Amino acid sequence: MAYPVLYSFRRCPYAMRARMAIKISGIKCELREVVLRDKPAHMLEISPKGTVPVLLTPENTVIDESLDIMNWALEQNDRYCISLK
Ligand SMILES: N[C@@H](CCC(=O)N[C@@H](CS)C(=O)NCC(=O)O)C(=O)O
Repeated sequence: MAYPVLYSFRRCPYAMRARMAIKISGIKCELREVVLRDKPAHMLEISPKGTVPVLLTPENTVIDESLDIMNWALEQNDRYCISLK
């Protein structure tokens, strides 16, 4: 089974909130920690603007805004009823 891939940076607040929403939603995810001064080619290929977080879903959809990643995660499993919408 393919998991979503999250490009992230540990100390980035935007990446933190995306990781928190994914965790709260109970979604298993492949976490790829990024060094901002040496971004992976694949990340830049799917999101040329070059910011983290970037999520690649199993359906090959790219979500590269943290708020959109949070909404995506909570739409799938909002078990604590904390939807942002
Ligand atoms: N609006 C974006 C902002 C993301 C953002 O600015 N992330 C910073 C790290 S905290 C980044 O990736 N900067 C690119 C860089 O430093 O090269 C979001 O909410 O996802």
